[in-house]
Order: sequence, then C-alpha cells, then structure tokens
Amino acid sequence: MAKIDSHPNVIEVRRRAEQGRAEAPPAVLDAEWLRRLCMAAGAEDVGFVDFERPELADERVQIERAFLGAKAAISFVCRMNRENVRSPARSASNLEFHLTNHDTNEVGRRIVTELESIGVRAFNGNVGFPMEADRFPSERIWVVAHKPIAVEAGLGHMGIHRNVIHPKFGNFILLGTVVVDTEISAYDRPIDYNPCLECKLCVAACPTGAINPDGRFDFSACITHNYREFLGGFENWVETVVESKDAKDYRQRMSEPENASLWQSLGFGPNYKAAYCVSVCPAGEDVLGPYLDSRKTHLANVVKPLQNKVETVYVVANSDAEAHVAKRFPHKRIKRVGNGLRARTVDAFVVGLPLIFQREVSRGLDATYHFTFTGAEQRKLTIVIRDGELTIAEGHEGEPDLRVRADAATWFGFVAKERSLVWALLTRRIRLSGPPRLLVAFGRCFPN
Ligand code: B12
Ligand code: SF4
Repeated sequence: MAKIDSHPNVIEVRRRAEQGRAEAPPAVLDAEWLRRLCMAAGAEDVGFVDFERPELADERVQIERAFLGAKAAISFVCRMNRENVRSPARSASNLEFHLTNHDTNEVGRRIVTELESIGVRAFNGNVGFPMEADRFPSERIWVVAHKPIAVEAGLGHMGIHRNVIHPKFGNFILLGTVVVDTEISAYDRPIDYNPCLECKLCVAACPTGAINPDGRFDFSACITHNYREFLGGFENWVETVVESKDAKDYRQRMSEPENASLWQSLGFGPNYKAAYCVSVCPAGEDVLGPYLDSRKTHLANVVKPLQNKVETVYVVANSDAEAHVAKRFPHKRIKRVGNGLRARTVDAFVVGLPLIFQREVSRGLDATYHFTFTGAEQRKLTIVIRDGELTIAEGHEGEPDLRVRADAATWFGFVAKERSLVWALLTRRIRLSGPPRLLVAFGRCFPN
C-alpha cells in the first residue's frame, strides 16, 4: 500500500479530491441534455428506457453478461439512404448497409466517449457483427437485442417483416443502443400505433418466403439465403472445399460468380443476398408519399425489379423455402446448401427446433414424440407436431406415438450426419418404440 500511496498519479487524484476538483458523475442524467448530446453525436432519433420495466427483464440479464450495473439504455436510430437499399444491384445495397452499420457504431461510440468524460460508465452494444461467436449456434450470439429496446424507447414497432419501422423514417434505419449505469430523468414509452401498413409487400418480395402474412418468420429460410456468406454459410463453403476431390470437382460445386462474391465478402465485409423485405416497405411519413400517389408505380419501380431479378437463391433441400422459390420465382436458380444450424447439446436442440421447423413440410403430420436423452445429458422432452404447429415441453406429457431413447452424443452425431442411424439402432444407442416412419417424418420437418 505504501508503494501505491507514493505513486504520482495517486497523489494527484487524491489532491484533486481534497480540493473538491474531482468531478463527481451526475446522479441522474438530464433527459433533454442527453438527447441533445446523442443528436450532436449523429443519431437521427433517440429514446430512453429504464431496465426496471418487465418487458426488458430478459434483455437486462443478457446485457449484464457484458456490462455489469446496467440501469438504463439510450436507443437511437441512423437512417439509410433508400434508393441504394432498394437497388437490385447488391453492391449498392450492401454498401449502404455496411456504411450505415459503421456510422451507427460510431455514433454509439461518440456517445460513450462523451459520457465517459463526465464519469458515467457507458457501453456501446455492437450494431451487428462482430458478435459472441463462441456461443454459435447454441445460444443467441448478440449482446444487446436492439429491436425490443427501440420499441420500448418509442422509436417504432416491428412490422410484419419483424424489422422496426420508425414512424418518420420507415424501416430504412439501423438501430444502436448505449447502456448506462446511471438513471435518466425521463423515460419514453412505446408509440401507440404500428407504422406497418400491413400491405404485405415484404411477403411478396422475399425470395425465400421467410415472411409469412401472419407475421411468422422463417429464420432458417432467411439465414440460409441472405446470410450465405456469413457464419453457417461460410462453414458450409469450407466443407465444400474440404469435400471437393480436385479443382474440377470444386468448380462444379461453386460457380465463378459465387467465388467472386465470396472473395468480396471476405475482403470487404460479408454481403447480404437480399433484404428485399426492407427495400419494398413503403411505411413511414418520409417514405409513404410516392406509394400513396401511385401504388402501381411503386410496384413497377421498386417491387418488380427485385422479384424479376434472375439470381441464385440458396435453400436447404426439401425446405419450405425450396418449394416457395420453385412456385413463386421459377426464373430464379435454386441452389441447395447447408446453413450450419445444427445442435450439439439438448439446450441447443430445444432452442433450435422452432428456428428450423418447416411448417408446410410438416402438414399432415399429427404425432407426439417422447424423447429421453441419456448419457452425458439426461433430459426428457415431449415434442408435438400437429396442424403445422410445433410445441416442445419439458418432461413426458400425454401418450406418445413414438418413444425415442437416445444417448445424447450419438443423437447429435446422427442429426449432424456424422453417425449412421442403423449403427446407432444396432448398438442400441438410439432406441425407438413406435413406427420408425414417424422418426423419418420428424427429420423431414427439421432439415438443415
Ligand atoms: C438475429 C438477427 C437476425 C437474424 C434473425 C432476424 C430476426 N427477425 O430477428 C437474421 C440473420 C435472419 C437477420 C436478418 C436480417 N437482419 Co438482423 N439482426 C439480428 C440481431 C443480431 C438480433 C435480432 C433480435 O433481437 N432478435 C430477437 C427478437 C427480438 O427478434 P425476433 O424477430 O422475435 O427473433 C427471431 C430471431 O432473433 C431468432 N432467435 C431468437 N432467439 C434466438 C436464439 C438463437 C440461438 C438463434 C440462432 C436465433 C434466435 O428467432 C426469432 C424468430 O425468428 C439484430 C442486431 C442486434 N444485436 O439486435 C439484427 C437486426 C435485427 N437486423 C437488422 C437487419 C437490417 C437485418 C436484415 C435486413 C439484414 C440484411 N441487410 O439483409 C435482415 C432482415 C430479416 C428480417 N426480416 O428480420 C436490423 C433491423 C433494423 C430494424 N429497423 O429493425 C438489426 C436490429 C440490426 C441493427 N442494429 O440495426 N437478422
Ligand atoms: S412492406 Fe408493408 S407489410 Fe411489410 S413491413 Fe412494410 S408496411 Fe408492413
């Protein structure tokens, strides 16, 4: 301790404190002052939320894993230029996404820098990537979920396509969040209407059918195509390289444009393949005018060029997305790929099943499954597939049509196509009681 007492910096800090020159951080941040600070930092709208409200209880737990002491959040938006996002030229659209992504991170960083300079602990939650990759794909890999915070902060509501629509800027925004350990003098509340017009143009434009008219989102369809050059799509490409016998074989699996696109993604940041749901959305006061003037023109100039574009759409084999492209967009090329979404633990299995469930493929199946996992992970689950719906419950409920008793490691090896089912059945690492066709039908509902 004696050593630290004589350190020049320690002496100076103590001297300042004694002289009353050390600035104490404010006990409460004034909302008006904070709003001005955020706008000066480049935000185009901002709202404040406290973490006491029950709607954000789960979010707070997640954020505390990265930043202890979260009391309130500053939610802000940065606007994207519409015509670039809408362009069928992927290079133009991706540039707009990437640059706005960068700006949004910068705005968050500037806000944090200002707050830190007055002694307030503040944390900038990444807009998107990089994320906590070591959790992929078992848990959510993002630290802050910006959408629920933006909704609570009164910056808009999620439309049918599950993007937040701002009442003025529409869905041409990216979201940022700065978390602080200090209370704010006034908090915002969700706005009392949804800017979404329910026109369903997003449903019509999405090449993979990921957006359903009832607001359901097919996570697997979107991530397989749109994120082909991110995460799981990248892993699938690596496996393609590994599995190729020689250069000629590789060239048959990956076309030259695909290689060029991948190189661009690796060199300049990963390229999205679509985002057409965002492109076509006419909602928001600043966006709506031309659509109200002539829906026909909006369709012809914005929606049709994206629908008519001849392009490759990436799908999982025998998925709802594959059927959708074949039916709605016969001029687009279908390419079957893997998306890397495979469970390795029972927890990941439970989280992942709803994300890869194929509602249309499941039609006609009415079955209750009792799973008993043994070995390293012991757990009982009841999984019901009925009327295109999936339900998962802990424990065993009701009378099953098929009982599956499986050593957990063997089961996940089988799901990842690394172990043969026949071998697992013969060695009794997986045991079935009931018609085996129900296991085949189960597998069809969750292609990966
Ligand atoms: C995960 C994610 C995705 C996923 C899932 C999309 C989704 N609807 O959530 C995928 C990869 C498909 C995706 C795609 C896109 N995304 Co995105 N994405 C995120 C991320 C990281 C978290 C989203 C979130 O909060 N989900 C939770 C709840 C609130 O949303 P939800 O819709 O109910 O949840 C779904 C998924 O999150 C998923 N999920 C939930 N829990 C778990 C757990 C695990 C383990 C997994 C794997 C998945 C998963 O399943 C849910 C149902 O489908 C945020 C960035 C962030 N850190 O917040 C950006 C974000 C939502 N994305 C954004 C954008 C712009 C896009 C794209 C347009 C990208 C592009 N340029 O093409 C597309 C649009 C697709 C769409 N219509 O939603 C913006 C949206 C801005 C806005 N105005 O709302 C965000 C907020 C980024 C940002 N900082 O601005 N995205
Ligand atoms: S395109 Fe239409 S239906 Fe889709 S989110 Fe926008 S306003 Fe809602």
